[in-house]
Amino acid sequence: MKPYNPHEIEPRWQQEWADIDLYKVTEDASKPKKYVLEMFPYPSGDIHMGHVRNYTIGDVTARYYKMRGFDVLHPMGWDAFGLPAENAAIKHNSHPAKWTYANIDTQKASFKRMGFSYDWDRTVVACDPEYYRWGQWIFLQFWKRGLVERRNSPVNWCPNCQTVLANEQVTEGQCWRCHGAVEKRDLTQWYFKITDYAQELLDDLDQLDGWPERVKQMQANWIGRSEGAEIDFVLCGPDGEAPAEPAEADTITVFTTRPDTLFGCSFFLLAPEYQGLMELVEGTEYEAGVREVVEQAAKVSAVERAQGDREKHGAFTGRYMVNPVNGEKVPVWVADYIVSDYGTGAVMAVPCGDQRDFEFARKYDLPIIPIILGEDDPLYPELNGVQERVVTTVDWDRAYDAEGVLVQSGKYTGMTGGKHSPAVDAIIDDLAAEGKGKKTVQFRLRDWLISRQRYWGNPIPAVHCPTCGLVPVPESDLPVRLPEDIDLAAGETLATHEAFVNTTCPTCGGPAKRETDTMDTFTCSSWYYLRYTDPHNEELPFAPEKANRWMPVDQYIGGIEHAILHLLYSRFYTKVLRDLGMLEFDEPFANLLCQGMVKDEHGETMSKSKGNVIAPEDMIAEYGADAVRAYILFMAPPDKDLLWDEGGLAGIFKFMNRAWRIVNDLVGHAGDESLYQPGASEAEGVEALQKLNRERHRVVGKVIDDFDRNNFNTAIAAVMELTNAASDYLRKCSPEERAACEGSRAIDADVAEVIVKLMAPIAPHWSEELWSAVLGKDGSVHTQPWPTFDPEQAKADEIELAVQVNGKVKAKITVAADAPEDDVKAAGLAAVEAALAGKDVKKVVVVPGRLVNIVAK
Ligand code: ANZ
Ligand code: ZN
Repeated sequence: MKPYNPHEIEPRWQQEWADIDLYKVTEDASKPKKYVLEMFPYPSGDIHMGHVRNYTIGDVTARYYKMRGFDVLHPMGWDAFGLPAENAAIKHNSHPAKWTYANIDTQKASFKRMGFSYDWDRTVVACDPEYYRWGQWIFLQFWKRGLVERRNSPVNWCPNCQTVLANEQVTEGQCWRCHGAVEKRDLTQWYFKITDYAQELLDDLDQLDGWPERVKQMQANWIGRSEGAEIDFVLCGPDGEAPAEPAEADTITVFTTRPDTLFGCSFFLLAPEYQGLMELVEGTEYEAGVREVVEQAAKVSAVERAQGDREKHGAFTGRYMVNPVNGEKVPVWVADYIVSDYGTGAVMAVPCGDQRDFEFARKYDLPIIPIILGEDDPLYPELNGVQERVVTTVDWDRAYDAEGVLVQSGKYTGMTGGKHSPAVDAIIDDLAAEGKGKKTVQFRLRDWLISRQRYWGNPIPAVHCPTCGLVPVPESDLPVRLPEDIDLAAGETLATHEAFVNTTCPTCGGPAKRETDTMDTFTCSSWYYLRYTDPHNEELPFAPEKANRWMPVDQYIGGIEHAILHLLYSRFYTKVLRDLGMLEFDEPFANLLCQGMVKDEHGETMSKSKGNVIAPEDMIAEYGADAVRAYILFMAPPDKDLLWDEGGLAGIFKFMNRAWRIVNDLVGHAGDESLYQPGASEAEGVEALQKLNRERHRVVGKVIDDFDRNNFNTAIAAVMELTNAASDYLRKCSPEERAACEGSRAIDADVAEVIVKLMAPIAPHWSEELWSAVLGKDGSVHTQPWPTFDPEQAKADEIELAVQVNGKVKAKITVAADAPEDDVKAAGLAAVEAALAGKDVKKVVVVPGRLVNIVAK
């Protein structure tokens, strides 16, 4: 027998597969399709174990579907624009393209070394003009549809990365890439109006049955739909008097989810950035205090300011607003926990019902009027049914934000209040009838800020003309190419690159300047999965019929860190391209698998700084790629964290050697290494053969079931069970006996083939070598049909049951699988006769397939 040597067979088969173009996508419309996609990597160096896990899961899935008879699309590419390339270029005084393409070569070699089944002819590299050209083209279509806007507004600026960031890229006030503190700056920037799709992005989450619940929840929270009302308050003059005939300029509108609490409004709040705030206090004794709050707030990100547990800061403006339900005048304050880009930036403060307002009222000694109570509140007996205000303060330690009964609330007293309560509707209806308010819906989702002030990105195709203004670059002039001659280390940027900046206006032909912002790299990853369906198209980003055939992606695999940004943006692109008539579906990814992390044996994330990184190439050098693949799949369900344990890898390697020997032995190639041990009776041999046949059918069914649910670990465990049955049989039946018996010969060959095929997606080189060299078959195992099974033959004739007396196992019995319950009880009782001596049997319970439980006293 030729021993298993991954180091010899793996490179050999990789070469052979490349030579015969085994993984070329066939585009065979007679077959049903499967599109298997892993999130494309950022080429930041060689691949790590996280990549290996991600791409192994995808590869097994793609190979499995191919053998199941599907036409499979399984492509790979690189998300190649972005800051690290630029930073590396500055550091090493080189060019981002050089660094990027060198890393791509390294990663590609590693992917090949893992035996991944990509059609390399479909590679998409985001920094390749052939690709980014179409990103620019899509940008122009968005622009034509009114989905692109240039606006001046306070934006997130990362001083470290020297660029603006989208809201999605700031977490707790920190930059998603460098984790440095993010500042607010007023800048003119480019936006995609993703908010136009907010409702649909939320609604269509319901279509995504194949997505993890938690990812859908994260998206829903990010979109953040709130139902509520806009209510108009009237501003009193500097003298504190309400205007007799309020003009529109005297109105300030608030957004509230709790109109039912209007009678509890005891002050009014404006965001520090509220337009017109400073005019209110100019030249008054309140100006300095308000300015102080405004200036301090500017130093903290909005996200941080909105955090509930942060200490609140504010100042009185000296002005008052009129509450539309009762005509009461309430003081206007500026408060730093009010943010300018949500609702209207103005809030009716209700400290009895809102915890943040409650804390603010406590700090600045403002009234807390109880207008909503639980029935167990000590104030309830006194205030229940009371319409007028009699109590203006409470000694609560926090706001009451649950459902409750309205008190001191005029005609609404006695109604049930709370979010979505009847009182909310009643008050909004009345205000609407008087023209003082209306129902509205608010989304937390903001428009997507896509411009970046960096070189290594996709240039925004626009020209600034002194005569014509902002002009889109004509489609025929695309791509706007990034200039290659740039000296980043010397501080050169696109904006200082004269040859790039100076151009002529596409409309009037006069001298004009190019836009020098580039697009957020997330624009590249928002549609790459569409380009894979038609990667060489020179007329369009993709032909609609190609995308419509392959899409949606049937199985998408990637990290949970992309649960919001990338997936939301991709969903948005898909919907816009659908509305442009290019796609016929609503959602890009039908099934999503977020793989768990690979951690070290102590459960720590692997990182260079901790020095606990396990390099894939070291493991491949030791055990071969197939063992690494099988190990990664076997050690944990794909969505759970995997704690690296080299002992486990060695164990899998041993299993593969054992299975190698078993396959050889089944087809008579084991020679001296045959597992046969003389001594078993003929009956034992027959029994082992029957069991092997049963296992063969059961395991094929089980593996199909497991693969269909991404349970690769249990699939491998099932194959191990089959090899156990095979080795038991090989031990008991001699090669001569098996060769002489026709039934044996058929089962031997069949089981050998089944083991090789079931392992083919997992250990592709191991299987290919056994298929061709040991089983002597033609063609590649990877183009063979998946084994079928007969559920009848999978059924066990007999089953083993444990017999318990008072909860303790006392015996085991073997009964026919379909034995009637009474027979099973009788057999169980007979088996433990001795243990029952002198006792009274009270109860006998049969748990089918598991045990007989006897209660006796
Ligand atoms: C009065 C009120 C009473 C409120 C009450 C809540 C409870 P969600 O659910 O997240 O949409 N709010 C409105 N605009 C704001 C802004 N720009 N900055 C900070 N807070 C703002 O939150 C809606 C509630 O958040 C609104 O309803 C408003 O406070 C506050 F018992 O109005 B509420
Ligand atoms: Zn012009």
